[in-house]
Amino acid sequence: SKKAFIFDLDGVIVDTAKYHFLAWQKLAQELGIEFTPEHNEELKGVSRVRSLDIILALGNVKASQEDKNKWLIQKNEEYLSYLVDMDESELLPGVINVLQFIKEKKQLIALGSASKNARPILEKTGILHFFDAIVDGNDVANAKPDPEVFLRAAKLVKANNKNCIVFEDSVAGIQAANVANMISVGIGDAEILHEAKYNFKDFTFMDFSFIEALLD
Ligand code: G16
Ligand code: MG
Repeated sequence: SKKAFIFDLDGVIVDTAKYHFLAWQKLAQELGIEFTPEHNEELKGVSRVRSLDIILALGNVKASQEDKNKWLIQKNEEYLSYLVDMDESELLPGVINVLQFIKEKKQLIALGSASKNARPILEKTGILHFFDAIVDGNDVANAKPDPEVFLRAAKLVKANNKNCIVFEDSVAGIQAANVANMISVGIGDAEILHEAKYNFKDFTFMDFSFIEALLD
């Protein structure tokens, strides 16, 4: 039977983490909260709402729901301003080759992202056509490490969980894949992502024989 390859978006397909950081930092600055690149690591794979809570906690800031909603919109508008000029040059190394190889092998490709901005990013980078299913932050109630996002993706492409391979750059995402009984593949630092079944620094380190070996 076919395998389903489920890709996380930010940090796996495209390096939008730097734009999330800049947008959060701008807001943090306005609120008088110190927010460093190290703090930003905690926001990887985490929803927008939860990210704001983490930042407010850093500065011991208590806020009304009204203020929080205003800041969430402000952050997203700032983030979107970085995406205006986005094109295929922002794809991470090796991504296109992997997507093409999986397609040639007639296997399934899905997106499993926490982001509510996933679709326009796939469009702007010219890779939307590769995806048989897209599940993003607009579709799920429970954020990673809850497996909901990956379970939905598997369901949409009609694949058994054990036939799914998840590419993830966040600890929460690897945990979500493992809970779902899927094959977890860390993309990034092997020490940070030590719970992953396999790990590659980036896709250029992943030989196609690795994918071939997963097929039957
Ligand atoms: C991405 C990022 C997170 C971001 C989240 C929500 O998740 O890793 O830092 O907070 O999406 O993004 P948005 O504000 O665009 O809805 P993923 O799962 O693609 O890595
Ligand atoms: Mg990610």
